[in-house]
Amino acid sequence: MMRRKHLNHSLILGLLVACSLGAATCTSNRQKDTRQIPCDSQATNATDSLLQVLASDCGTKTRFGHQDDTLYGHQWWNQEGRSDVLETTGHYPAVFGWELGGIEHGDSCSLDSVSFDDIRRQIILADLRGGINTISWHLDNPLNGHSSWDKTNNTVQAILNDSTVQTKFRTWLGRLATFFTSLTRDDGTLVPILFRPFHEHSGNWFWWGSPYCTPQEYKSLWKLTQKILKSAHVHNLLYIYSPDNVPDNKTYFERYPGDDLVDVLGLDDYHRGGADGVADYTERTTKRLKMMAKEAYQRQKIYVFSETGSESLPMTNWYTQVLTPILRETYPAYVLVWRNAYNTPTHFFAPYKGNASEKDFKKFAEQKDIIMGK
Ligand code: BMA
Repeated sequence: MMRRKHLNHSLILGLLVACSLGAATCTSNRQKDTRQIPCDSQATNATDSLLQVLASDCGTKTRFGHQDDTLYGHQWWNQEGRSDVLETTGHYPAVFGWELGGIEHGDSCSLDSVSFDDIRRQIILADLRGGINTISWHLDNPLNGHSSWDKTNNTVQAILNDSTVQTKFRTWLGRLATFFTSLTRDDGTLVPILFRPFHEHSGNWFWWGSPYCTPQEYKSLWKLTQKILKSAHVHNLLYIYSPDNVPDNKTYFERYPGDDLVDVLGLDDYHRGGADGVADYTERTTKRLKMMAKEAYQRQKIYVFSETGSESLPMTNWYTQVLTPILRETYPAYVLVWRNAYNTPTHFFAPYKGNASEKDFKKFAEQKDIIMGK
């Protein structure tokens, strides 16, 4: 059941206005106070349970997540049990993000040089500890084999209409499906995954970005992807729709594939510009998250802050003074900050042992409304 003890004033006002429009609206709002239903009607029990767990805290508390947390960190690589978040707060994150770019080729290592066997092992370990796993996929451009960041026009159209390109895309999805169905728990069931395909599509940096395909093509790509994964017996996924920063709510939903194809409303949006950028970042993310909270409630979905952070943390109190107030306005089910690269000292988003933000981060993690892992 989705509880919302901390609904902010404008949200409450919005709901009151909606109710005052007629009894039917109120009735349907009451009916929404029930179980969340995964968009995959064959979703496994564990996948369904994960959705209920997230829904139970969405709106009242936020889980903290970190990308690639146990695989490597700031100036370390592949050391069993290590985690920059654990070493600074005493807790693992509650949510673990992983990246599968490269799996489409049957490669043994990802685009970030991490072995897929290690990623699988860390996903299963995180799950065993009670953690939640989410996956992004910076897949290459199937039209020409270049990277995700290749902006060749019409790749999406080619996937949809050119049989050679579609065949290749299907083969790539087959490899992705094999990975998803290899995430086995000791009892033989599969680890549930929050999958975030074709993310940040409102931007112009990936081949699936908004300048390179029409809204209809993007929706068809999403639909085709889900159909292929389902026909490959992948039923351990919750699907996250995650645009980047958008100017308005209409643009947020411009490429939304539909309530029957999405489980979670997401938002990717980073803080840039240090102290000078705080007002802008706070204003736009708060506004968007409030809209997502309202829409999620009406659509019986949940919402998350799927990617954010302030690279290199130029403000040493960023976690308690910038991120916390934003989260407290809406309490997305989780917030995920991006990776601490092992080989690029400035590419980090969570503090590490000895970093100037360490103390502030520990304080952040001790707050009662922030859920950390074990
Ligand atoms: C980006 C950067 C890249 C990385 C990619 C996929 O945001 O962190 O260095 O390769 O994500 O993880």
